[in-house]
Amino acid sequence: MKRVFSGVQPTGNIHLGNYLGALKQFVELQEDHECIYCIVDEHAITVPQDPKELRKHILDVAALYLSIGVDPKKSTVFVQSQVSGHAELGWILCCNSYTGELSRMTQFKAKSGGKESVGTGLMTYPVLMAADILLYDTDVVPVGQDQKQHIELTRDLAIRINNKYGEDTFVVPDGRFMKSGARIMSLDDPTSKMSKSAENIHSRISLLDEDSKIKKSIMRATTDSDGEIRFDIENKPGVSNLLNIYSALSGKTVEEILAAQNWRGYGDLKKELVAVTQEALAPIKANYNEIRESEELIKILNEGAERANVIAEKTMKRVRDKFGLGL
Ligand code: ATP
Ligand code: LTN
Repeated sequence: MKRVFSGVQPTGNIHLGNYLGALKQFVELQEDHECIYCIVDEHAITVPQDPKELRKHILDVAALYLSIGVDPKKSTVFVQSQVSGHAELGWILCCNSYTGELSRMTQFKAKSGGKESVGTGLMTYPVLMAADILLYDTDVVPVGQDQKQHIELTRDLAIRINNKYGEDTFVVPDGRFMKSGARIMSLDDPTSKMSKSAENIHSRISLLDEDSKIKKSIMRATTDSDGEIRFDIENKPGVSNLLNIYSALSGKTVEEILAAQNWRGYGDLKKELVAVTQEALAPIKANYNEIRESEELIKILNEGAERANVIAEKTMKRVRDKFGLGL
């Protein structure tokens, strides 16, 4: 069975973009893959975090994983910092990466641009992500489009090290991207991606948003002034984003949606999308509180970490041997 690994940062506000780009795949894949899903808390500290909030957000994301349908009986769910191999392999990979390739990463440039001092972790973060993936001999990595470059780096590092230390050092993984959910854009600015950190709360729909907030955010989403409903990302990014979200949530293609509609304007499209979104998020919200408050949650994470650690240690032993580390 092929092995799957992915992670989400515990930084709050898990939104429709995270869900449609990555999390939805987590549930699909667990039926016929060996899946390992991580809450990547060591990634979160690349920018300052309040320790109390971080702990809370770790459990929030874990509860969300389970609420959307990740089944701990089928998949391993755990917290990154509970398996020390991530940091250890991260260091080994750092020593095999170049500052040039890391400083060219789009996300690094976006997050560091215009700043006087930039944390080193922000630059080395894709290497830690590569370590997360390679530590588990991963075949498939379900992620959103924004992570494509980081997957490429992971492959480059694996191939580079395999060439030097032997083909059996690392498994070279592939990214997996959704057709319609891989890049969900902000509702208020459809030229930038929906993001956790944007100031305007109406730029995103968080998975636990109330129905009234869902309605407000969608109804005020930026469109355009020509009034024509068609899919054209270049010229009509706002309307295309709404159609894309509709498609990803309903499982219908944009063509099917457009063929079946009798909307008189953007207002009708938005109203229908409000209903589709509310319906899709209702079961997630219904499960969430009970899971978040249950004692079972910590138990699941501890057991997950134990299972993950067995795989990680096996890889680390092999890698230490290849590099001549230790005795
Ligand atoms: P932010 O939304 O602040 O940019 P992030 O992408 O840095 O968050 P994560 O929450 O760890 O951090 O991302 C989890 C997953 O969600 C990743 O696979 C990422 O590619 C995906 N993702 C994030 N934003 C979007 C989006 N707008 N559309 C599709 N997928 C997304
Ligand atoms: N870098 C990703 C989160 C992440 C990840 C991973 C995803 C960290 N490690 C390993 C897949 C596999 C992000 O910020 N979205």
